[in-house]
Amino acid sequence: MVSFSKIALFAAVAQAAVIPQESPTGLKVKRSGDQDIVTWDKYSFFVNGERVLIYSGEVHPFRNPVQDLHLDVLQKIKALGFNAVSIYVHWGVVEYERGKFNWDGVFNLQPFFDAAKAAGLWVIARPGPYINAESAGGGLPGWGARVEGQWRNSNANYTAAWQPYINSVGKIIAKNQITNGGPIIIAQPENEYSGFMNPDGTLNPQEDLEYERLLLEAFDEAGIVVPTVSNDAWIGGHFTSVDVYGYDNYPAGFDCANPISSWPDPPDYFYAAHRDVAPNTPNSILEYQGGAFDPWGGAGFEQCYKLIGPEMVRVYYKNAYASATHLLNIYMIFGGTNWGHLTNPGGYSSYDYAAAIAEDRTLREKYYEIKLQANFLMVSPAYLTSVPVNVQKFPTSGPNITITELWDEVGEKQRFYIIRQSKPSENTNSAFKVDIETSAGQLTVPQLGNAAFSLPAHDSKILVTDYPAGPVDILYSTLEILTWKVIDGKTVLLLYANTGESGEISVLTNTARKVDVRRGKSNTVTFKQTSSSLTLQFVVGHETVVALDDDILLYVVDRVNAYNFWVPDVNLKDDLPVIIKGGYLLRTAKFSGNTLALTGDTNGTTVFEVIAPKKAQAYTWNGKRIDTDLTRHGTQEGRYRTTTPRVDIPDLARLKWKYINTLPEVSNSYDDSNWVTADHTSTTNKIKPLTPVVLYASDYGFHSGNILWRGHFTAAGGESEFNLSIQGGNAFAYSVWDNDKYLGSFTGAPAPSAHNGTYTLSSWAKDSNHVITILQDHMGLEQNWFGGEENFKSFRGLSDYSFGGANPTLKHWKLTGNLGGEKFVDWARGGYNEGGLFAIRKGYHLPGFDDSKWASKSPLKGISGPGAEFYRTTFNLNIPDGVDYPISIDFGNKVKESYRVEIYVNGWQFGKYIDDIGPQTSFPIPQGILNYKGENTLALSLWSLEDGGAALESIDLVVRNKVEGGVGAVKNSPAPNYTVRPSSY
Ligand code: IPT
Repeated sequence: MVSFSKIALFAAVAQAAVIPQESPTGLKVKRSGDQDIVTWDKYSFFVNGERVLIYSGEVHPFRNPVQDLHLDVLQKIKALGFNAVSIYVHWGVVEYERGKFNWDGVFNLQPFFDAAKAAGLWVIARPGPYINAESAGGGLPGWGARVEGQWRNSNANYTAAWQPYINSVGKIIAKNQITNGGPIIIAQPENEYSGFMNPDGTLNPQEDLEYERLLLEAFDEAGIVVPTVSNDAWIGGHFTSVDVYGYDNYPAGFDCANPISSWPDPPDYFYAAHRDVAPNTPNSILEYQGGAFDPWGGAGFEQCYKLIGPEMVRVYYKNAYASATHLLNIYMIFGGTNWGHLTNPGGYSSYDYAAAIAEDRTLREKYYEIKLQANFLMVSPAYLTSVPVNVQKFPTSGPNITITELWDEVGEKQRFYIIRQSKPSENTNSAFKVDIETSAGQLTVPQLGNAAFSLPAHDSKILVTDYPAGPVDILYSTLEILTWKVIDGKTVLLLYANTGESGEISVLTNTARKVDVRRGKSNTVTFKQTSSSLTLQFVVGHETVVALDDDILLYVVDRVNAYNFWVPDVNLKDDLPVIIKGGYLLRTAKFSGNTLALTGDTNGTTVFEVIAPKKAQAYTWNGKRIDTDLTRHGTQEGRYRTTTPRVDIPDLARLKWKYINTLPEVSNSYDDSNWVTADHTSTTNKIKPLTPVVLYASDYGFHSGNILWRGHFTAAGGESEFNLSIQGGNAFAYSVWDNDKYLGSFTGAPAPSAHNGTYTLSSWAKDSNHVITILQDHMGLEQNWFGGEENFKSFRGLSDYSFGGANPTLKHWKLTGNLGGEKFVDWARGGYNEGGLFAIRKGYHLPGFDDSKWASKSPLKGISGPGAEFYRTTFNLNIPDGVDYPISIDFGNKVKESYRVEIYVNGWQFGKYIDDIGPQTSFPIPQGILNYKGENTLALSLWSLEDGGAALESIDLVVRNKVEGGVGAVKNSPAPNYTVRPSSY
């Protein structure tokens, strides 16, 4: 396990640290002369000379094999107010066979970069070589198992392995850099290069500086000129030779089974610790917790969402701002799917991650909470030069409240107070007064009446002082700022709090102003005018709109209503001075002449409110005109009725299903002469087997799906027992046969990755021929978190076997995984997509295969004993354009039985279902994998591990959500049809 003892160390350092208050340094240009578009100083990055907060979300293109859906996700990220997306690239996927790169079709990164550019997002490119990411091998390729020695250090064998990949991906990154008109602004070599091992597996305190040098050199040679960053697993000072040192943090932990109550206290030492390690670069968090991973048998992502939901975002994201984080990347903002065996054994098919954008691309409440925060920061430029000046020390009248004060040390005026429960896991609501520093001296707020500042349990708020909103000087606000814009000379200011709370804003003004409540109840507003300020207090309800003379418009709304506001352009340049209320999602806004054209998604009836300059004379939504009326406060309001047509979804239970036995191997006549012979007598693997020949799948090029082993023996006579030591990864299972006789199975459990089994033989007759057939799961290549580790080489197969009673003579062992192994046959769907079952080797999972000669049987009828069957059916979908209806395949799971299913949709492996382990029972299949306009082929393998057999309880296609709008036409991913596989067996 990862040692986090350094965290404690840094907490101690932080306590003792004196916070430096130096004046800002000048801009730093990387490798001077390379480029001057992306630069930085000790506070923040600059792009084209402009100081920017980089607020980014992590997405993995390899987890979404539908190119046209990238734009959907990226527009959703842009609509948060973010300006960047961060990606990993998975080496093992694109170089499945050593030396042969697959950047084609769904593996082509260009459509992703183009979509990022179209959405208006910058890209942080993180190609590894190592990524972790709960992915197969953590990104390392399967063939690496045969490359001798340590990985993720300067071992020459490893260097020779990764250099071609970094060269190949590096050129693609270089081409798409901002310096070449592309979206990439930052590149990260390696990932979490923070823990290190010696060859003997003991911990090594030293990182391999030569490896880091080689990586940076390779980035250089590929033409990467944008700044490089690192992602240390904690602020441990590793890999500081990059341009901008960065780190990651998962502050709420991963205990999905115990949401909120398990939250650790938020850390307060990050800023000081960062300054100790990298004083001249912005405080950069390359991964900040956007959700959680979940293992086989885990709590499930809906439960993880309770741990990492909107409350977590309020408490911990604001805590990240309290340490003046000026590059913040949320891992994950959209997780996607571990289709095609892409997961490591620690995860299952869904990589939903309980992220703000769910696996089916729907938006969770957390999305809207993040939107509030990102919008605020984007209109608060002083945040970028603010640093914490009082950490956990600020006096407060409230019990158990922690306040961090940020001070803009460049502007020397503004302050941000980040206020939270000291123990946010506890169920305490607080109401208190806050002492703040302002240009008008120290104040205790709220000031009017006996009001208090409320802070509910699991919440955090940001209070600002001396905050300019365009021409308006806000002395302070206990209401949180959503955004502000100057529109036709009028300042529109959006403020929010929880329903029923009181909130106060004080505006500097030396003229008496008319306070006119234009919407909402006037008795919820009180105010006090002095010679220098106007202070207003609100009891926050759904919506109150107040005009202060004609030049200031205040919207005070409760949080849920605040979610409804969209700011299509968060930049302060006022290129598009527009705020829109309403809609499930606002994708784009632009003027064409005097028409403000909006696009996005709606559900239900939507009342749009358009806060726009007078120039806007007409409004369209997805091209349709919206009729609007003038409101009392000068904005336009119009109603839009969503149309989400009914669609016919086929009932899978009623379809005609065809099937075959997919384990012909356990018949006595089966001929495996075309299989690979396991004839290696040595292995580079550190774990040396006790078997006469090496029985590790990766040694023969098989890295995913099911693996089959066949040991051919001549009996000595009297063999009565077969024992084996077998490994497949967490939650794996296996079944064993002696010729056509079933010996038994290990049905698996969430944790065990290996098993020692003993199976009784019916005493073998002397000289009789026996084949021991083993069908096993390969649950994915292990990750390799430590530098110098070789964990990803963990074998899949047998490390030992023996017989009891007598010792037969081994003739040979045969094995198979996917057809062709590393020389896989399906270039379009990639090497990981297929496993070793007979039907898959033959290509029967592919569309267009003629199954008319197969017998009819439904998977609901199932298989009568142990073994494996393969089922096929086809159905049509006809889902109209202009809507987004994500669909999943759901399994009934009332009774838990020992069987496993792999789902193939139009040839794409899109799920592995384990009925008795779970937790996943619902498998989203994206549009583009599912053909929404025509025929679909659904194929299932059903592996029964029980004497009594197995049948699906139910299987359904479920429309999970209905919105009108969507990203537009979605082209189907290439799904090449079945063709005869001449070399198949
Ligand atoms: C860290 C990794 O950088 C990332 O790839 C992913 O694995 C993530 O966290 C967890 O989902 S690992 C860190 C939590 C030790």
